[in-house]
Amino acid sequence: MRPLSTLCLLVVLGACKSGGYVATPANVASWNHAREMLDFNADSNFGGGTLRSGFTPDPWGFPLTAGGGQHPVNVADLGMVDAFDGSVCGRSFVTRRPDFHFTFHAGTTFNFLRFYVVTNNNSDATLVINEPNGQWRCNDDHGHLAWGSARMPAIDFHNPPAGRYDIWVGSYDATANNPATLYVTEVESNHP
Ligand SMILES: [Ca+2]
Repeated sequence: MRPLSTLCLLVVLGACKSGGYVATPANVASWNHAREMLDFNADSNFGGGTLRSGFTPDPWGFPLTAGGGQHPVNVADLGMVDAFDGSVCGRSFVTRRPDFHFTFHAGTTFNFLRFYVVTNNNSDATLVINEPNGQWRCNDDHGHLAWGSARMPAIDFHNPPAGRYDIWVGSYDATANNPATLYVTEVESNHP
């Protein structure tokens, strides 16, 4: 849950619609550009799968290496914002191909779904997600004071649409490729 003050500020600015961010044409152009720069249809580096409500275990953990490999892409160069709150998708080094693909089939409903990352050595990780509707989500640090591991990213979805979600786990440090785990959960009390 984002701080109420942030929501109210967005409402005052006229940029708040049903708790979400209203994208500008420039935002949409940057998302389309990202789909050219990041090869979202490529085979994923570390797998993924199909998610159905009630999946077990929850949280479900997927091991990976965070970072951009030998030819990293800096997400900051793509000029994107997060589709939910309009925050800038900043410095984050990822590979061109996704790290994971996850699919929700039509009829699959999630009231709540969270993706989050924990690195083995507490190195600074980031998270970038291409939604099936062409919007992008991103997060560097989760920003919850009550949680641990402040440099870990987390992205929440409420009633996310069916389709394929392409996921990149980035590293803030371009030269670092760090062992980590991507977690998926339907339970809000699960977090970094
Ligand atoms: Ca981070």
